[in-house]
Amino acid sequence: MTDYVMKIDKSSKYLMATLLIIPMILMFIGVYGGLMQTLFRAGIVQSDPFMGPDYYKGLTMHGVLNAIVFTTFFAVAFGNAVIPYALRMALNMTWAWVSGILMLLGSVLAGLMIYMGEATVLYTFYPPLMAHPLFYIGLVLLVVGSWIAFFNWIPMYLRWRRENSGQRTPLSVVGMFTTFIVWFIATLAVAVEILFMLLPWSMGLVDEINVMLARTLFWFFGHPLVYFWLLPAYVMYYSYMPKLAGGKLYSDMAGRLVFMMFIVFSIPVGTHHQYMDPAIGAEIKFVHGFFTFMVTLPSLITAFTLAASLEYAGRKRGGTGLFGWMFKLPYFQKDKWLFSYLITGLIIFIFGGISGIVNASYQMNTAVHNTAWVPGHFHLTVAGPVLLAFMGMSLYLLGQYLNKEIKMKGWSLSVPYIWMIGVFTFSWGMMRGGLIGMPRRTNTGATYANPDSALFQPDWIYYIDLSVVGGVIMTLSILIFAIVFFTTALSKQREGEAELTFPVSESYHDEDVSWLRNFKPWIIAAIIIIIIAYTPVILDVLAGTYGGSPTYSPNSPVPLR
Ligand code: HAS
Repeated sequence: MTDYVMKIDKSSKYLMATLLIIPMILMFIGVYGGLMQTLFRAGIVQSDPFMGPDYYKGLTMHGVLNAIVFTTFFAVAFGNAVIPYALRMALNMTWAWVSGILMLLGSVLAGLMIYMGEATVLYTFYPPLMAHPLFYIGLVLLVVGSWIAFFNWIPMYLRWRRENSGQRTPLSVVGMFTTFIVWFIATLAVAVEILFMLLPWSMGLVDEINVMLARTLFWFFGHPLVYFWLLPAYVMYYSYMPKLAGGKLYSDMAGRLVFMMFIVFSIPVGTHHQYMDPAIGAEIKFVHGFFTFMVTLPSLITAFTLAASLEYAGRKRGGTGLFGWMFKLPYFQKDKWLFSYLITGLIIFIFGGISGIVNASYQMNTAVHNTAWVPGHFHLTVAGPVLLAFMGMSLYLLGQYLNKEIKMKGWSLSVPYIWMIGVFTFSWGMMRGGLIGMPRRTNTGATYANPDSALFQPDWIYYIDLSVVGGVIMTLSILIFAIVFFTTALSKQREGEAELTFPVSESYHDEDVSWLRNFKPWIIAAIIIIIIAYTPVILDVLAGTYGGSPTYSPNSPVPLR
């Protein structure tokens, strides 16, 4: 079956160039910030030439640009490509531009505030760390822009359903809608936190803030945020990877079930980030722990479904025996370069998932919480499957929308493998260091390697050095990617009109299941479970915290107000 080809008009081309190239530049700046963090910790540098000596400032830039700005832009850009393509409909470009411009304005505002030292609050912006109001306004604009993109797709979807009654919605569209349903529900909580708590407080309209309530609203958003990052990668794994591997998706139904399960279980789990927080009762923490294990199920189903899909492809390519098929997959095939970005991410995610399950287990969480183990875990998730899939697809879309041949394919192919070596080394160092008590996010002195520092621990040195080696390898991989990306972007256009096509997989088991056709029952189930899981948490927090906290700055010995 040949893939459908969609013509690309000028407006879409410029919009997508904006949505792909600017956040990519911001991502590169963020990665530079990441390298600086490891060098700071190892005592190799004492001051970042661009961000100065403040560890938290560089860490804020790293977290906000990489984890919030780049990911949100990519999800919107990918949705703007996938949804019109799969539904065979034109996107409303006016709203698509409005969404893009708002996101851009918001990101620049937030980034500037961080650069000026007015928002040294890390990506979690926990009070009592306070940022300039423009930082919060920047975040609001970014989120509102992403909502507009989502609202722009809804009429297309409804029209498609009317015109194609009885047909199954394309799986990629189910995946992208799941991504944004989860995002929309999750961002409602952070909107309340910013608009009713952080903004009035940073504008000086109120003096104090309820820190626990703000943290709780943040984590209502913060955990589903990780699935907002992960789900576009899942869309690529389910819809495109089996075909790139030379096979078929093992089960279409499994894909649909997985997406619906994410709607239900992504949100009522946020308290697993607050297991060690006071004010929230143990019983309700147990409930969130239970739902956390439920949200591992769609990923476990994914592991088996994708393994079966890859096995099918490997056997079709001549693989025999129990494991022979694994060696037949197109790991290093230049014309399938996108496959290498997806498979490496999946391999990394095996360990990201295992470490997530460790975190989710209350007793084990007591050993790893607030240690370097946690950044070890999340670099195996957001900086594994998510980053690699987003980079690969950004390059793919850049080629399609700008009508350019992908340049330096061999080098491009090396990027995910070098990254995988780097991220494994980095995370191994962080996680092992974390297990012997190396903390995360400490600001005082920043380095753990200076014998004069209060934080000096000789046992940690080996693991800090490992994280530096990993960080340098990861940076090398990103440098190669940046060269490939910009060489492609600046190369000559191909002959003819720009066209978009995706390698959409057929399904091996293609059963149509009526209860997976509609989002509505799953959204209702999600709302009911959220109410059950969060009402006791909010009541506990309100009953257990009195008054509020004044502002605190890590760089100022006295409270700011
Ligand atoms: Fe997490 C902390 C629990 C997944 C990101 N997580 C974080 C933080 C981030 C993050 C950023 O319970 C730090 C937040 C902060 O700043 O404080 N996480 C989990 C659990 C999962 C999980 C249970 N996390 C993610 C994903 C992320 C992410 C995905 C980003 C995208 N996480 C936690 C907890 C904490 C936490 C606690 C708080 C820790 C603390 O104390 O502060 C699960 O969703 C994981 C399920 C995944 C699996 C893996 C399935 C494997 C697959 C690969 C198959 C491979 C194949 C390849 C087929 C069960 C799908 C075959 C290979 C061939 C060669 C053929």
